[in-house]
Amino acid sequence: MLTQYGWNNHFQNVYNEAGIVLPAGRIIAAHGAQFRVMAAGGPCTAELSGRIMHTAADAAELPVTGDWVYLAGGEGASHALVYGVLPRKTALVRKKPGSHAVQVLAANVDTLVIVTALDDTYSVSRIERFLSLAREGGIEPFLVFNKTDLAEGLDAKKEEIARVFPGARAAWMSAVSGGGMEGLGAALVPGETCVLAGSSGAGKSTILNRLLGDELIPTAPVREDDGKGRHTTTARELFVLPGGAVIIDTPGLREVGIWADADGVDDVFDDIRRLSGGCRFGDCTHTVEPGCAVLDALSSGELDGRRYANYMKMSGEARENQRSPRWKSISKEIKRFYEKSDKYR
Ligand SMILES: Nc1nc2c(ncn2[C@@H]2O[C@H](COP(=O)(O)OP(=O)(O)OP(=O)(O)O)[C@@H](O)[C@H]2O)c(=O)[nH]1
Ligand SMILES: [Mg+2]
Repeated sequence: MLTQYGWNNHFQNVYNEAGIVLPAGRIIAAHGAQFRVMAAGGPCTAELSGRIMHTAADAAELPVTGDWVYLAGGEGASHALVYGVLPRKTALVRKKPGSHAVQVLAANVDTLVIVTALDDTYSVSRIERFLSLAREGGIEPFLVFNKTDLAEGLDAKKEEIARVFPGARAAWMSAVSGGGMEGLGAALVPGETCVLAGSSGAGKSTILNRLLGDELIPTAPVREDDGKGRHTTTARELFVLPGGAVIIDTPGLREVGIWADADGVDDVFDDIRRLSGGCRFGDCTHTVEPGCAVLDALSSGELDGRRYANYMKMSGEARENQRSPRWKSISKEIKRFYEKSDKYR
């Protein structure tokens, strides 16, 4: 049962080494402080134990969808208490809008499926933001371009994506007609977990319904004037697909706050990092300096103005993060999670 939900040798080792005796389960849905957990004996509801509330150093340590937890009263009982969270293998984390707090969106995810609609909401800059979250969380990205049936200038967009993200895994599809859905197959590995993320209205739940072969999840039309969604999905929920892959649907994000330091952002902008090697000054800010290879590439047209602007914006946010003492402590806490699990990788 748990194997179906993604339990494997990695988590078994983590569990054994931590000397846990309570039964394990996976959070399959989180509604505030109420959780739905898949335990060996089947699904149950659960709440947080007093112990976990008191020992968690930060909200980022509390369980989220995808976490493996250990439970009291889980076996056979309909209601259980979550006693602790197993160290996370990976985590999808963003900075909460308007604060220095971070929010763990999903845990133990192998693939981040970044869903972009090919309508007025299409944004390459948003994809770059999601890529930085994937990179920071140790998750492999996969790009989905949905609503090919509505796309204008499809070939130009395909060229743009191939140019900006060379070598990226991508699928182009229409979830309403089903055309191109097979392209997503590479992201759906039995026993592995992927998460659907993107703006509201991009078609995440429609894609999932197709994969499930059933209309299990509510969807709703986007606004006619600007194509924006109505925030139909409100909880992060985990499903097992007929083919054996585990998948998490998430509510559309209004803002993809960067949870990364400047180095993490540079990882997503490899071209700019390479260019900056040719700058005259080692600490070039790529804004006003003479001999700046990045500005040269910008004026020659080799570097796209949009990409440069988004790089500057994201790097600025990353530096802002690093300046906050609160950020440092949270970042340390979350990194501790990874370190704990590193030895099992
Ligand atoms: N034309 C077209 N419409 C689509 C396609 N995929 C989804 N839609 C429609 O887009 C609307 C939004 O789809 P949802 O699946 O609810 O979007 P979502 O990403 O889950 O949105 P939230 O749950 O709000 O984050 C629905 O009316 C879908 O029928 C597509 O490939 N083509
Ligand atoms: Mg949805």
